[in-house]
Amino acid sequence: MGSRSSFLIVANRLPVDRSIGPDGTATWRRSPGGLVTAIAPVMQSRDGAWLGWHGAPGEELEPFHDDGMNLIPIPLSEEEVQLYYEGFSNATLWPLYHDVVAPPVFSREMWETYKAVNLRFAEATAEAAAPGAVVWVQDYQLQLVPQMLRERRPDLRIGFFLHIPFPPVELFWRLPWRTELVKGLLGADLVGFQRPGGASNFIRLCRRLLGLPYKGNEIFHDDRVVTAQSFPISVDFGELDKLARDPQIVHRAKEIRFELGDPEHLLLGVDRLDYTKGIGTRLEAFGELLDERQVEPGEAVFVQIATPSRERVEEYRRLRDDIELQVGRINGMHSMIGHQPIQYLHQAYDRHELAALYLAADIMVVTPLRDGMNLVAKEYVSCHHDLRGALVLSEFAGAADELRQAYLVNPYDVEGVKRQILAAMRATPHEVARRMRAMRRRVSTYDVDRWAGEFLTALES
Ligand code: ADQ
Repeated sequence: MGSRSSFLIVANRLPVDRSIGPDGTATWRRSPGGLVTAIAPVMQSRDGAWLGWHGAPGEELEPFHDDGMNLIPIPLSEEEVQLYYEGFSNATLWPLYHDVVAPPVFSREMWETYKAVNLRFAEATAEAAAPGAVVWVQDYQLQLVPQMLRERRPDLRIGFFLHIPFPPVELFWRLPWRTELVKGLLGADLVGFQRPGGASNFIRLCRRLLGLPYKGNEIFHDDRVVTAQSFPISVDFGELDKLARDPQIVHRAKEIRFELGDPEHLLLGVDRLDYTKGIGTRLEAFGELLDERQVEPGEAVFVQIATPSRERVEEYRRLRDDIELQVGRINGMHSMIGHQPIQYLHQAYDRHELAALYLAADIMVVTPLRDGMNLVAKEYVSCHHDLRGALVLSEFAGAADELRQAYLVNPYDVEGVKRQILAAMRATPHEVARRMRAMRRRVSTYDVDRWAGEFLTALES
């Protein structure tokens, strides 16, 4: 590649995964997951560079070109993967920023590695950026990069977007390295959050922790203005809508229902297997509905797809055992020959099969205890051109700000979740269509292009 780029994305991971063919040759494939799905189209249209780890510990790779993008791999050693990624990112920041739904680990060794890796990303970016380039740093793994980059390249326009919630001051305060992290973020010109609440938490924190003056959403720091603003991320509505209208997908959706024994109600959950997603809550609610015979045996099937995730982090291993035990219990109690009320699949699915599942499902159950946005909810809405399909959605997901016509629930209130699942089951087709139409209007107008466009316009203005 050699030449410097005027538009750069900096993220923990490159947007591609390597797959090895039967003859041993390696190819790169676009990886699944929220962030990649959201940004790849923007990257391709602007011929920029993307810096990130390529997924293989200990391996150094030269920059390469794939899927219409210039990719700059940042190496991570096995130990750095443990301490920076699995450690500080996913065992400290992830639970802390998600309302401490699991206890965060505070380790000085993890913090030191987090700093060292952030520095490596910042140095590589400083190297790859053309004069005056626009740099967009992504997510909680790289919160120190904006400041480190500004020190090296004050000419750059630096944006940061946090994909997960930004916690209230009282929770953030626990972090032994709270000042360094906040200063890291303040290196950006624009700090983006999913919800307005995240932006106001951040502004309040800057005032309380550093005594910084602010006006509206502008924070005054080091003779600069840092803007903190919400930009709710979205999905590629057009693409999903088109996919779900494909006759093959429509056929597959019918086939799925048939294979499940044509239940009256097909309920669906699709998540990374993560303790923030509230998978246990929704299974508990469904199990009790069966126990109480509010749902008759054979009347409903719950399909729960749980993508394996972060399997080397202790908390995630425990979660997997808990969920499998819970599924086993409910199925043990309520299965009949040829019918299991819960179909649990601990697998990743390809986009076509996922679209068919969304289309097949009568009720999508999304019950995170805390979630930055939740793209699954928006994907489900995007696929239901038939206006069938109800969404049960946690108030604690960012998506709840926009999808007001969902059956909203407090995931800590099992009775409330049961009530809303039943309401969705008993709703008339007319009512379901009314709600779905309104939600589709929202997602189709505020899609992922609009999200990226609004962020970049704000950053470049
Ligand atoms: P995630 O926590 O990963 O994202 P989410 O927003 O739901 O959560 O995105 C998950 C993505 O992975 C979706 O595109 C979904 O289709 C896909 N996926 C999930 N299960 C799958 C499976 N079994 N097979 C294949 N694909 C699967 C983080 C934040 C979110 C935020 C996003 C984007 O936690 O709150 O919405 O980033 O900012």
